[in-house]
Amino acid sequence: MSTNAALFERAQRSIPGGVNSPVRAFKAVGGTPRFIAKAQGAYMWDAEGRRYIDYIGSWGPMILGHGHPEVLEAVQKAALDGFSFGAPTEREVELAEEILKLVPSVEQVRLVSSGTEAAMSAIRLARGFTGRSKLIKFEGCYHGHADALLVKAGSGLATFGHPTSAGVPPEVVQHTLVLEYNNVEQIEQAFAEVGSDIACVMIEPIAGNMNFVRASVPFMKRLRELCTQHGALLVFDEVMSGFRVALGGAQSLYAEQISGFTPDLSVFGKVIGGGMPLAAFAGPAKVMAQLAPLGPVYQAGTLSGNPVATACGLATLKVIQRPGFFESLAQRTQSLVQGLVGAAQRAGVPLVGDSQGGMFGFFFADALPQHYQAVMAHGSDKFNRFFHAMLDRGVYLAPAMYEAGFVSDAHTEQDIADTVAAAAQALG
Ligand code: KE4
Repeated sequence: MSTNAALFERAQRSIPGGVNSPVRAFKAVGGTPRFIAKAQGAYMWDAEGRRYIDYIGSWGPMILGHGHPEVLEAVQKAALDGFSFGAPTEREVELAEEILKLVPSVEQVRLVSSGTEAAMSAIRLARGFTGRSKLIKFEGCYHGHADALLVKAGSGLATFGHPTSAGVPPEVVQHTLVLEYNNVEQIEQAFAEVGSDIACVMIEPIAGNMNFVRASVPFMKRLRELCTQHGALLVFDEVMSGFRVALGGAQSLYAEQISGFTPDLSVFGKVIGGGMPLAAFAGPAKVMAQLAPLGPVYQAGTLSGNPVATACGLATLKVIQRPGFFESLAQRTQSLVQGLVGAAQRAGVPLVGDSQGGMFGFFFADALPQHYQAVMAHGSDKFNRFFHAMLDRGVYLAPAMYEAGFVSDAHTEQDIADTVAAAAQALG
């Protein structure tokens, strides 16, 4: 039986860094990544046969837990009918109709294969629809790795961004403005200065890429007003929060608190594919009509709307609509966070946490951070030690302090209790 270390050593000989997505390499937390052999329900087993309670869930998709029987059956059945046709299928229409039903702001949906592809295409669509080039994003939010989004804040507020990755020419990010999350003054100033040139503002409404930070209601209300006033599209990146924090995504929560609130475009992924490659961007018909083959904004994909992936996503979306699904998931997620906070208090360690639906985060801090700089101010040493102490006790948290965590419907109260007990030992 190969050990994780042996597999990691071997993997690095044929795959850059031994992984197909950087965060999996454990660089942020140190140590040897676990090579997963199989997963079932709330658990994963690594190559050495060790079991972990899984709080990553493939970074969001596995809201039902691994290997849900109804999803598995739907995938097996679809596979027997064919993997991919490069032609339209009824199931893509069923999935699109399901998304329309669950998300009132959406009238048309385009399916793609990854969140990156969906976010990238949504930006091109917003630029095509408005005829403008500028884009605003927020520090700490991640929308996939399209060039225009690999950017950090410029020196001055209204100076446009600088690339955060090699291989991205400065001119590609010159139209991208990076502002501080939850900072009303900055969006006021940005719109005052370049409002008529802004095609869209892209935001994670509940940010899961700087652990777990909510956009405040006043901030979101003002952002919506400014976008409307200046004719910029408000794009909700709900790749992580969609169908995860609530059945209608984060936008349904803001609509409860801000009358008439709706984003202009939405980006989905993760849960809608149920663990298979599937994402989407969506919005009003008048905007989506700009897309090829109807309109001048080109976008395409060989595996878009893949018949096996849509079967997986559709089966997943059916189950999460069952009465009480989100109430029960939210309750278990809350009891996890409360358990961690309680264990930390008893150990005399400052720890705060928050959750919404099946998504959670926690910080070794005294107060919940409201933006990226505050999240990073506490350094990662405590988190990294906690991460390994929990991993050694069979609890698999996200291997980076800036990532959110996820509870699935398969996590039982006992799993939560076992996790809190492990945390009490680790924090002690
Ligand atoms: P993908 O291209 O990885 O499917 O989606 C990009 C993306 C877009 N928008 C949001 C809000 C996201 O969280 C993501 C991807 N999330 C990361 C986790 N932080 C995926 C994990 C990884 O990069 O391996």
